[in-house]
Amino acid sequence: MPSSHPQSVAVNAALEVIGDVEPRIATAIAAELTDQRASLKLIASENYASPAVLLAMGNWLSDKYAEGTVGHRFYAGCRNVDTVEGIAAEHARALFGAEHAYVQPHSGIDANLVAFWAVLAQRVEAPALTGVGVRHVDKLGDEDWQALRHELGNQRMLGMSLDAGGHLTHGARSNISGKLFDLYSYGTDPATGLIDYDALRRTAHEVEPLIILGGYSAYPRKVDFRVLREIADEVGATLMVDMAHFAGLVASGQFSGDFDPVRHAHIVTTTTHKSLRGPRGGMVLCDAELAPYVDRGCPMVLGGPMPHVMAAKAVALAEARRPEFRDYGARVLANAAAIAEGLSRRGATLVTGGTDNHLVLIDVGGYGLTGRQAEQALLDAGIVTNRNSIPSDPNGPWYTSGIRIGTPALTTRGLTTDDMDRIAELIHTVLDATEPGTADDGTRSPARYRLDPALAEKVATQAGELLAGYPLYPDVVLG
Ligand code: DSN
Repeated sequence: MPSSHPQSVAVNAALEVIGDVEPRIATAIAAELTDQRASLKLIASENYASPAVLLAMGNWLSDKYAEGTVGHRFYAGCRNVDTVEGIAAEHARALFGAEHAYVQPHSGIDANLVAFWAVLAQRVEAPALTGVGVRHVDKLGDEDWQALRHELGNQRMLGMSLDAGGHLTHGARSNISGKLFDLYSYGTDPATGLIDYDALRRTAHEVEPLIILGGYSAYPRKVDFRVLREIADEVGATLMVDMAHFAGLVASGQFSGDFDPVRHAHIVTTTTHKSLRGPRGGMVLCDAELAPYVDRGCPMVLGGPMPHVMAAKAVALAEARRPEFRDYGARVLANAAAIAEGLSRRGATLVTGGTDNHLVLIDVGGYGLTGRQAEQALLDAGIVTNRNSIPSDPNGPWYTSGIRIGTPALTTRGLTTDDMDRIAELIHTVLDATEPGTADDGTRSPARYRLDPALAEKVATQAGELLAGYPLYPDVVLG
């Protein structure tokens, strides 16, 4: 039925205009909304941006080149882009209490790259940083990377290890962070699963890193950034924090004091599309001394800024400054605590025993499964999660032994703590009923599994009934 709500009118008009040129794309866009409405989305890094955020991206701001910074562009005619970028940065500074905000990065990886380069440029004198002696990076072999690291003075970085919950960009060799720096990592206490701050301090004193990197993508607890800063000061390191996962919890005031990275770190990076609920993109916050280096992000390591996405970042940041967003952050945490409690009560093993942030990590070894088997079985039952390594994972980073779940998306949709208990029941039912499968040669397969299709269908129906009470984008009625 046609709706006269402005959101419906805008979306249907856009689909009609797009469909006149390439109907398959209009169909795919509409189908994505249908799919998202039907799925129980528990991926900890995903969310639902508001219609205002989404619509701010679809316009002619996209047509402008705008290398440089506000008022200092390499292209003429950037008056409106300056306005947009200035407003986004102003909201970011006010929201997070930061001295400086750089809103151009296109992603979290980009934001981290800007930060790495800024710290190197601020603190290290090396010809490589001026471009002299740098060969084409796509042709660099191991020896070349070693030479580049040597040219940079073999700078050391200390980040959280991938299996303890750190991110790929915190020093994995498959990312440039692992190529630019001599990498050292800190992990968690095997007994508690919590960050071992004493071990971290000892390693920092041994290694004397240029950068200590805080932040995670799969650690279900708060991090004490005051302690990290103390350690950084003791060893003369720059404290960098990647708050991509929990930026919305900082913005909403849920992570404050010792747990607020902006208050303690020299430089903070984030994505804008996870718990912060903005458009897909990145951002860097830093103190005044680092600002001139950060502002060289484009063209040093970034392609041209995307003014339409900066517009959407400004809208999302304005939304995050509203009182409703504080309430949203509190509900994200309450929902995560409720789902963790519901899973534990039913016998699931949780890494660290629970959560005090937006995510929960289930050790599915307790169900006799690999992460890969559990992820696929849950998907069969309409529950969207992702497999994830757990500390000292016996199944390696591909099959893994963990399932990571998060509450930012379902909380945006309006689900409550009672719903989380029902979801815990659905997850436990599926995992408990799933059995590992065998490979063709009769050995145990890390990927195959057996799950009664009737049970999967029953759970999917129950998940669908739960979601029906919380329509997604309720004011958008596709024509
Ligand atoms: N891909 C994101 C996540 O799922 O955590 C991190 O970049």
